[in-house]
Amino acid sequence: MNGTLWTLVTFDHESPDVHLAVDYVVTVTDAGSPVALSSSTSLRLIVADVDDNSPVFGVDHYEFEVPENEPPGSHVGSVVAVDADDPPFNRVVYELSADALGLFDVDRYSGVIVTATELDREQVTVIILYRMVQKK
Ligand SMILES: [Ca+2]
Ligand SMILES: [Ca+2]
Repeated sequence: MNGTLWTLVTFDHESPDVHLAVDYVVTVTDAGSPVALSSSTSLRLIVADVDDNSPVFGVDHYEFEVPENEPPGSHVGSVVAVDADDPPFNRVVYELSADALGLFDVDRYSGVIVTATELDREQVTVIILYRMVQKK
């Protein structure tokens, strides 16, 4: 007989109710008679994190106003997303959609958006996209 352990519930690493590491005692007893012999050892169970939460922006929609004729590199605004997982699964990078190419740049790590060119009264709608940093 082996001592296989299995879970009886689903653990969520991000739940405040979950203890991420719990120590138990495991006892083994033989079939001795009239006195069974036994020994014990300690067992630590760790609820490991997995990437089960997507990063989310704090708002559904950002809108920034940019004065025309500002030099390239002018500050436009910044976006922020949070991810409930622990590192490295909560690290995010920001990317602008392709239609912002040549008009705006976003700092991949801070979310700060600046102009990439001098704008001339153009009405530009920019959709902010993001993706997770891949763990190496
Ligand atoms: Ca995540
Ligand atoms: Ca997680």
